[in-house]
Amino acid sequence: MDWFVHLPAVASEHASRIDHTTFYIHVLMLALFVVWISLFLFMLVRFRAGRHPKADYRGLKTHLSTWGEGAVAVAEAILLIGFSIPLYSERVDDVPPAADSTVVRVIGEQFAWNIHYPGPDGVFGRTNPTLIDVETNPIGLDDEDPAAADDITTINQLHVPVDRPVLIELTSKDVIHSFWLPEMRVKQDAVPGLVFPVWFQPTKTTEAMRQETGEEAFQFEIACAQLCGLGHYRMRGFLTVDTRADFDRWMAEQEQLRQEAGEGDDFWG
Ligand SMILES: [Cu+2]
Repeated sequence: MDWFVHLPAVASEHASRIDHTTFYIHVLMLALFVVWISLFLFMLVRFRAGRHPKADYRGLKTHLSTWGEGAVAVAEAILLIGFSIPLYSERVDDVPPAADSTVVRVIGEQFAWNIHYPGPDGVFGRTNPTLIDVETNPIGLDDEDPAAADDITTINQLHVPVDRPVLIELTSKDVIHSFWLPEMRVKQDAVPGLVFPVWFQPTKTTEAMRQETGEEAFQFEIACAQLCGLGHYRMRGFLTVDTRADFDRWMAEQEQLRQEAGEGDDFWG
């Protein structure tokens, strides 16, 4: 299949199934293209005016075209019922339980991805749109809420551990964005006022991809796949898939940074 379709590397569990479906759809489209174009050219020659100066009012007698259309409908039904619907329903209905997943909130804004982790307590602190400050509090986290005390927020930096489901609660602050992780085969619109669950299970760490591709600076990218304004092009984030130990280390570092920043606030307060 690789000779036929050139897609980004595969780094999540369901990615190759999406690719297979894409491949079969293209095979069907290619077959339709070849058959219809051949038929069209055949008709042009076979029923040319030179040979048929008068129209034949009885028309075609065979049922070949009916059978042809039936075959196309059957092929499309197989693609839809056999591949697309099961795959889609798994993505939207079989969302893994939060207890077995890395749960992260992703909030799109013009023009960045805000990432929100619940911290060690596993509970997201309350957020309130009236507390939003573009510089210091882009998601409007309410510091009065005890659950918010250990929350981690980053901009354009999403870290997740490998081989465990990642459950993203996706939303937007302003306009419709689209959260796209090409190597994970994840693409979902982020709509203000609505929270969509998006999930995938990464199978390769960033480090493994670096070794595989030979690119030392390889990064999984987060792109915005919805033209969302003048700065759309710079809505570029990075997904780092770590081993469990590296992920925990990164989380502890973020916790440390947060505490230091908190102490700074006290000094001025
Ligand atoms: Cu966007």
